[in-house]
Amino acid sequence: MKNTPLPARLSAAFLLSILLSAAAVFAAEGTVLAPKGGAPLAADLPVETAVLTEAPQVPPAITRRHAAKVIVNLEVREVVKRLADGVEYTFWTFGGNVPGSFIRVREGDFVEFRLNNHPTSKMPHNIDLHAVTGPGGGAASSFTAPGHSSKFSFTALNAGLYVYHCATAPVPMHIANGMYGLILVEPKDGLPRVDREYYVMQGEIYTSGRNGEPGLQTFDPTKAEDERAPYIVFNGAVGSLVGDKALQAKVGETVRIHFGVGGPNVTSSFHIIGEIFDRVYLEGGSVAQHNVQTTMVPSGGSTMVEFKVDVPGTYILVDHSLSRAFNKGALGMLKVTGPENRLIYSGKEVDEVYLGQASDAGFAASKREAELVAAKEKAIASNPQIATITKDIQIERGKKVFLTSCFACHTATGEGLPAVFPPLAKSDFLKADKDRAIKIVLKGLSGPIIVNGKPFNNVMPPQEYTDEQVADVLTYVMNSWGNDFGSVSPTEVKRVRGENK
Ligand code: HEC
Ligand SMILES: [Cu+2]
Repeated sequence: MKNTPLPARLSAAFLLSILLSAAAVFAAEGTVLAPKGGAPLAADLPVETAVLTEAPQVPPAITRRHAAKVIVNLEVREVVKRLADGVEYTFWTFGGNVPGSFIRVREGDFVEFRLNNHPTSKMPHNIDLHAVTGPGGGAASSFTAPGHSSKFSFTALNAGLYVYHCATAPVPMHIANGMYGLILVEPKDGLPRVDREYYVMQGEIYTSGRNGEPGLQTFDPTKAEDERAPYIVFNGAVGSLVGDKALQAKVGETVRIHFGVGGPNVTSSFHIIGEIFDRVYLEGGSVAQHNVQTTMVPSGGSTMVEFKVDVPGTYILVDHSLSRAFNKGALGMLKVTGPENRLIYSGKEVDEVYLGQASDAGFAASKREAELVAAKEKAIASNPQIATITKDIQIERGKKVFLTSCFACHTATGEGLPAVFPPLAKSDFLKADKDRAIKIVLKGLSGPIIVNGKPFNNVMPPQEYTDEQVADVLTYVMNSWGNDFGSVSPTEVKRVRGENK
């Protein structure tokens, strides 16, 4: 307030005093902390430690019908985990997984929250729980450096299903890296009884590579700003809820799914293919809407859906913005076992074809495909005819690369320019050393050289191409204008690139 003029400061103080007296009235009317006439003091409450669960599991329903002091111990860890087959990502987590551990308390509980940031973390983190009434939802009070632990407390005043997330700058990055989860504040009288409860959260991941690009991916801030996520997934990874990791239920049971969207940016049109939600607690609040097909869940929002499963089969959880489900990963499964009921459903299932890649059949197919590709590669290696075709393809691709840069100096006919740009056509220098040629394209070349008996002393800048493109362009050059110098494979380029790091 240093630079605020005096009248403004006075009025701010005045406002504050009104707020304080309002709080005093509120307290006098009997909040959990009011000493007399209301609920007991926090110090008098029975103490328990919250059971935290990893998605898709949910802690057991709360059976007590009185307030308690609940201790929550949440650990932040930065961990490398699978994002998709062959793709890894450094996730920042609340509890070691994405989404963060599920927290369950009861309306009126006094929650003592401890945030522990593991010593191996590289970043400070904090937590903003939407269930908290108070500035930042706990963010400022919970800012924690690596190897430190913070404590703050709050009373869970409102029942509902709430998102929590990290609120450390840059916030979208912390969330996109996996820092979100759900806290359920059960109403005083509890939620209706169900047979099974599950925990599912949707979030986007902005990888530097395209969807499916293998290896350890890094966060791409530009894609995040533009909201162009290569991955939109349930529970932190493609396929986290399919195959033997699918949710389970038996015919006749009632299922409740606690569904949230961590975002940071993309909302969800949550739908289960083949089911109708009997009840939807819109936006995670206390009013249930009935008979819903698809429910909108905002970023940083939630919903509770309940439904009875009547017939066996595989039900598919999706974001009904379907490219996200079928191309980016927002797809899960609920497998229901039990007797058929032909009256409700005739029983002819077409799931497997409809679901393509992500269904069980699709998974089996991907595996088989990988085997066949490997077998094909082996066959190619030992079949000269196919090897020739492969080389011809490389030459055509390489020509396109050549015409984007090399030709500007070495000319389209490969003759170059006397005393300035050396020839590639019939170049004895090129023919003599394949690894050197690869290195020249990757790293550039300068200083005096002799090509076909003529001296050159100029500079060639490094050429920014992938291993494949370098292999293709050199194969083109080595097989054009009368050259017959063999070919270059991406593996060779990769090796030379590694040797010249
Ligand atoms: C900006 C001009 C320029 C571009 C573009 C360029 N080069 Fe060069 N290149 C040169 C120069 C100049 C030299 C000789 C450098 C020296 O004198 O040390 C050279 C040398 C070479 C050599 C070794 C000498 C020889 O004639 O055998 C090869 C091979 C070669 N370049 C291939 C390529 C390929 C392939 C590309 C495209 C991917 C490419 N260059 C793009 C200018 C260029
Ligand atoms: Cu964080």
